[in-house]
Amino acid sequence: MADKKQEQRERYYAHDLSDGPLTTDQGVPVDHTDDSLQAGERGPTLMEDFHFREKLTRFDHERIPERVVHARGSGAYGYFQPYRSCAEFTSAAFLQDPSVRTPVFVRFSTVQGPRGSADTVRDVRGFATKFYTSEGNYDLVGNNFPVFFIQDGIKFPDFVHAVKMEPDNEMPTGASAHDTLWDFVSLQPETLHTIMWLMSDRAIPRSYRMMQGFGVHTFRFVNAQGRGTFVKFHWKPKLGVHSLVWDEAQETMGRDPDFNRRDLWDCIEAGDYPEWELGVQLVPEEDEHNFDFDLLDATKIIPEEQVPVQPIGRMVLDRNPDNFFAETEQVAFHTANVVPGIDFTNDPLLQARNFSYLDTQLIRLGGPNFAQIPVNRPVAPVRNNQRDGYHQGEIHRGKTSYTKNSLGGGCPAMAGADESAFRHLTERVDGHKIRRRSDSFQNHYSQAAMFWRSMAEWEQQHIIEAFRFELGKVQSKDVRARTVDQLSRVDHTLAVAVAEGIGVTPPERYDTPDVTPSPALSFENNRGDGSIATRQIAVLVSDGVDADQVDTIRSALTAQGANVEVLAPHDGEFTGSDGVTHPVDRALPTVASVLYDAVVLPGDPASVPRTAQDPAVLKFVRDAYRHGKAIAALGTGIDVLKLLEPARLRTADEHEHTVSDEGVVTHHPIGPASEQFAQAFIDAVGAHRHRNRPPLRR
Ligand code: HDD
Repeated sequence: MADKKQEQRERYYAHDLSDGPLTTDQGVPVDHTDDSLQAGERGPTLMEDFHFREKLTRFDHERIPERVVHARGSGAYGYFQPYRSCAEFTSAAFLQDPSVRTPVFVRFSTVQGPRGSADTVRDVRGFATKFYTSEGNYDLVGNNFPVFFIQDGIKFPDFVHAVKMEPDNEMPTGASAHDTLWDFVSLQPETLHTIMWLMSDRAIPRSYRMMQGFGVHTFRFVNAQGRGTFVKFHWKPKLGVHSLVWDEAQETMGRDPDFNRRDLWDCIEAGDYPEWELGVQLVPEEDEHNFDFDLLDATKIIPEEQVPVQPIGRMVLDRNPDNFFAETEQVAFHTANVVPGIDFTNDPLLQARNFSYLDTQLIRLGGPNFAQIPVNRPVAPVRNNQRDGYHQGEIHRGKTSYTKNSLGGGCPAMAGADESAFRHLTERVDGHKIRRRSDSFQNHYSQAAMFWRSMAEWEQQHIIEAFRFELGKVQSKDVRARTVDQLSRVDHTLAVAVAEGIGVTPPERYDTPDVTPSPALSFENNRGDGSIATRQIAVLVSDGVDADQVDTIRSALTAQGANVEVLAPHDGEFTGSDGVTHPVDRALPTVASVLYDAVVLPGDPASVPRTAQDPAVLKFVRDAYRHGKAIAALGTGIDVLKLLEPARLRTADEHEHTVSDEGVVTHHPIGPASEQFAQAFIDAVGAHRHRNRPPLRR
C-alpha cells in the first residue's frame, strides 16, 4: 500500500534508464562511452573530452565519510500503527488514532566496525527509527541494549576512541577484544552494566528481526494539558529474541559477512515482513525519586517487574530501499528530532546526543540541507526562513526570509493555539554551575549484578566464555587483572571463572550488591511464541535418498512458514530412491551449517545414505549439533548422525517411531515423515537452540 512517504519518494526517482539514451549530467545524449577522445588512434587524451572528465570526476567523488560510529547498517521502510489512543499521556499525533499508519524508516547497525565490516561481530546493534508523522519527523535512535556504556556524553569521544580500531595499526575490525577498550572499561566502572550485556549473547543477534530495541534514555511524554510523564521505549520482536552462539557467529563472518543484512533484505523481498511491538514504561513525574537509581542515568534500566511494559502499537517493515546510498547511507537520525508530545529529560547523555547528531550530519552529508534528501524529508510540510547553503535543492520564491516581515504578508505565521506547535515542557530549573557527576549516578555495580543473576546457567556460561575470549586477547596483564578486579565487585564467582581462563590471580572477594533478579532479562523469557516462521532449514540429500521423506518434511515445515532448502553435493538435480530426479536448491560447497537454523537428514531405503561419505555433510551436521540447532534424521539418516558419536544421545531404533532428545528428532521406519515426527521437529526448531546437549566424542 502506498503511503505518503512512498508517494514522496516516487517524486524523487531518477529518470527511467530505459526511457532514452545515455546522457551526460547535462542531459546531452552520448553514443560512445568506452573510449576517450584522443588525438590520433594512439595519441594523447584531449582535455576537451568533457564526457570523459565528467565521468571520472563523478566517480572520484562517489564516497562520503562513513558514520563515525554505526558505520555499517541496513535499513527498510514500513509503518507504525498504535493499538489505541495514548492521549492520556502524550499529544503526539502518531500515537492517537489506531486507524492511522505512520510511515517509518528503520536502520539497524553495528557500532564498532567500518562500513565494510562483517555483520555477526560481538557488538551493540543500533536500532534507529524515523517516524514520518503528520507533525514532522520523530527519530527514536535506540540500540538493542537498554543501557549505555557511559553516563555523560562528554565521555563519548573517549569511549569511542577506546572501542574503535587502535590508531596505530587500525586493528581490530568489528571487534572489542583489544587492549584499549578493556583499559577503558577497567578504569571506568560505569561501563560495567553495559559490558555485561556486551558479553552476553544479546551482542550476537540471530537476526535484526529477532532483537529487542530500546530508546535507552528516560524521555518524557507530554499530554495536551502540559502534564509530563517519564517514559522508556521498548521494541519487542514478534519472532522472539534469539541469538547466535559465539563460535557460529565467528564462522558466519567468513561464510557470509552480510548475514544479518541479507536476512533482513530477503525476508522483506519474500513478504515475510518483520514486526515489533512498541511498549512503554511510564513513570509519573511525582515518582521520579522512588527508585534506587537515577532515572537520568542511562546505565540503568527500570526492571520490567517494577514498572511493566505496556504495549502501545506495532511496527512492520515491508519495503526495502531502492538505493542503498541514497537512502540507507544518507539517512540522518537525530535524537533532537522530536514532535509535540515527546520531550527530553536532563539525562546528560541525551543532552550531548542532542548536540552531536546534527553536528555529525553537517560534515557527513556536506552541509545544512540534508533534510531535503528524500529519505530525510518529512511528509509534513516544511515552511521556514532557513536558506541557501550547500546542496540547496529548493527554489524559495518571494523576497522575505525573515521574521517578522510585512513585505511577505508576515508569512510564515506562527502556529496558532489550535495548531499543535512544539512546546517545551515548562519545568523549573535551579542550580549552581558545576562540573561534577551527581551522587545518584555513583552505583555502578548493582545493575551489572542484577543482569548477571538474572541469567540462566547457560547464559552465565556464555558470558564467562565471552570475557575469557575478550580478555584473553588483551595483551596487557595489568588491564586483564584490573578488569577482573572490577568483575569481582559485580560477582565473585564470575570474576574467579574469568580469572581462571585468562591466567590472572583470582581477585579478592568484595561485598557484592544484594540485588533482586529481573527474569525479563533472560533469553529464556523472551523466546516469542515458538513460531518457526522464516527459519532457514537445510535438507541434506544425495542420490538415492527417499524423496517422499524430503517432500513430506518440506511441506510440513513450509506450512509453518519456514524456508526449506535442499542441499546436495552439486547444483542441479538429485535422483531419489524412486529413480525420479528432483531439483536441488543449493550446492553444499556454497553454503554451511552456520547459515541455517536446523538440518534434516533423510534416509536411503536401500542403505546408509551417500551423504555419510561426504566430509562436507559431516562437518555440516557436527556444526549444527555443536551450535545447538534442531536436527531431524529419518530412517538410515540416523546412521549419518551416529557417525558423530554423540555421547549419551538417544535416537529411535527400529522398534520405535519418533524420539526427540535435546532437539535431535529421529524417526526410524522407512517411508514418509509422520505428522508426529514433523511436529516434534517443528517444536525443536521453535525452541531455537538446545543448550544442554551432551558433547560429541569426536
Ligand atoms: Fe549515537 C549514531 C544510538 C549515544 C553520537 N547512535 C548512532 C546510531 C545509533 C545510535 C543507532 C546510528 C544511526 C543511524 O543508523 O544512522 N547512540 C545511540 C544510543 C546511544 C548513543 C542508543 C546511547 C543511549 N551517540 C551517543 C552519544 C553520542 C552519540 C552519547 C555523542 C555524544 N551517534 C552519535 C553520532 C552518530 C551516532 C556521532 C554517528 C553517525 C550519526 O550519529 O548519524 O552523532
